[in-house]
Amino acid sequence: MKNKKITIIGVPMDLGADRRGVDMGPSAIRYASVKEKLTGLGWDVQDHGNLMVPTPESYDVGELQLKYLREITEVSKELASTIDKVVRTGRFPLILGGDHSIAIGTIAGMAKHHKRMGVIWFDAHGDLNTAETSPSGNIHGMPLAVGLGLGHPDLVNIGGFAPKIQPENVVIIGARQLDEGERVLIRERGIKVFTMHDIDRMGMGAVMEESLKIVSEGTDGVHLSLDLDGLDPHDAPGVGTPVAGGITYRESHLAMEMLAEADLLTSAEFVEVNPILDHGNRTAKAAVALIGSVFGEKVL
Ligand code: EXY
Ligand code: MN
Ligand code: MN
Ligand code: MN
Repeated sequence: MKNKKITIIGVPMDLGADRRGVDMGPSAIRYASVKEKLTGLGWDVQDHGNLMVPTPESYDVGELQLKYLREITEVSKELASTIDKVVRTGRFPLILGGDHSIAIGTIAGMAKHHKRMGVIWFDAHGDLNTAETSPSGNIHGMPLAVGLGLGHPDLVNIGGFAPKIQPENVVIIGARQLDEGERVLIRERGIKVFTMHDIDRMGMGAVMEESLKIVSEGTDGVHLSLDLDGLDPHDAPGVGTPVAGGITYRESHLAMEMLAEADLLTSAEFVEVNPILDHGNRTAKAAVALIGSVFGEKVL
């Protein structure tokens, strides 16, 4: 991150999840002073504003195993091309969600610029479902699979090429709720997953050291996809699919600080903040604090 120029892109997407409210995530994170935080750290910050996202009530849900497929495909294409333009101007894209389905567009946009992109997927979930394995039909449970080239062709082929990423360059951190189909995929493709069990045993420091190796070896860029539900619900209550026993506030900061020290990131997204379910904007504030750490904030 040499030139210290960031463009914020808001994606008020909630078509990928069952609960409303996550569309207000970008506003909540802005309200928690994300721009001021980054400016204070010496970054030149441009806010692109929000992409247009259809309102679920005015559209038909479509196929129940791929809810709002058509609308999510359109927004993903728009996000991919917006990111492409941002990267061309030499700026670092910081994407604010919205539900995690937005990662489909983010990865598509970034993969145009990075042939071998590492991905850090910070999440309680694997987001590795397809229509065949999904228990819900919600596309926010599918974006990592889509990046790997698995899923509906309309999603997989956004940008005209697939797959966007390779399993050996991906690491999932914080997993504690996986569906059976996701477990099979993880084994078959050899995806590295640091579950909460691993974090408890190894400590976050060692987990990050290994993770940084995995995403940096042989890659030409690294994307951070941070789902706030990776954190423990005590620290991030405002998420649609909370799972008990998550990453602590302090552990998550250590992870971000180690990412900042490694200076590898080429894009980042913070997703699943749901202000309706939050307490005093705590989750958006946690997101901004983590953004501070990953963009270089230090105590001393
Ligand atoms: N695995 C479940 C599903 O596919 O429906 C839950 C997915 C939640 C996805 C979230 C936000 O990371
Ligand atoms: Mn919804
Ligand atoms: Mn997720
Ligand atoms: Mn999640």
